Amino acid sequence: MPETEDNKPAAAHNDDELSPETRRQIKRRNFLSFATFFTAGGAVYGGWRWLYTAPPEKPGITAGTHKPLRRALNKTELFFRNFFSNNHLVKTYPKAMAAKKVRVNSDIGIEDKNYNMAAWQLQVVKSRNEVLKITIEDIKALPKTEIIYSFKCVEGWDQIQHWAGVRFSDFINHFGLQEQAKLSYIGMETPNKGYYVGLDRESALHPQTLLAYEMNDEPITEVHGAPLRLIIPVKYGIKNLKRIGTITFSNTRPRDYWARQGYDYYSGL
Ligand SMILES: Nc1nc2c(c(=O)[nH]1)N[C@H]1C(S)=C(S)[C@@H](COP(=O)(O)O)O[C@H]1N2
Ligand SMILES: [Mo]
Repeated sequence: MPETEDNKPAAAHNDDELSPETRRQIKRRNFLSFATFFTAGGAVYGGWRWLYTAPPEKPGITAGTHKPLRRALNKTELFFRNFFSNNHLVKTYPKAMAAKKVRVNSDIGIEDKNYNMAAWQLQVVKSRNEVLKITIEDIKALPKTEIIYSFKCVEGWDQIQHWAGVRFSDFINHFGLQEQAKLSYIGMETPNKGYYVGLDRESALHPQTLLAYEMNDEPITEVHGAPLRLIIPVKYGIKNLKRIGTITFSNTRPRDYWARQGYDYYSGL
């Protein structure tokens, strides 16, 4: 009778036929895979417990997360900052693609409907005892730069928008702030100090970063941050402070409204 699948001798599949050596090997492998499974599982659980019970950060510039997570965030920041280059530009679009109905997100620090816009002046803290006071006319007299790009909010929306104003780096040079701008950070706050952001100097000096006073070729409206707001395309919306009141320079991180609630301080794109 010819050999088929059905009548093949079963011997090769019969455990009884395995040599003692093969049996030992199978036992050993079974043991190893279970041991690996439980050890790895234990490590994952241990790691999670470690993270979960790790002390939270001290409230301050940043807060709201466990310390190891912040260390990871800071490492991520360093990684991305190494890649950051002022020659790398954010993608821009033709003017016709800019939204006519520009989204309004939040109004922290600019809620006051009776704000005296005419009295507005930008205060630039040069040193402990020197504060520059700059009017909107002074700023409009500088070369105007426009940008049409995709504005991105961490809350999950983005929109192609058209802004114009003075390049922050042009502003620095015009007002003789080159020395101050060598410090690592720039802080910006609303006139009432209700909203504030901290920026690393490289991002602030990026050629697409603007102190903007126009949106869609018109003066910026109150809800969008009149008379002057920050447009910093290399960052998420949270850093794009509306209605700038003061600008400061420092080597330590300036306070940052959303970083205090646990958001990433760098918030780069
Ligand atoms: N003063 C101030 N600036 C602010 C905010 C704010 O609440 N107050 N919100 C930020 C956030 S989260 C975003 S997404 C943008 C939104 O700008 P828009 O309202 O012009 O769209 O402004 C940023 N600047
Ligand atoms: Mo946002």
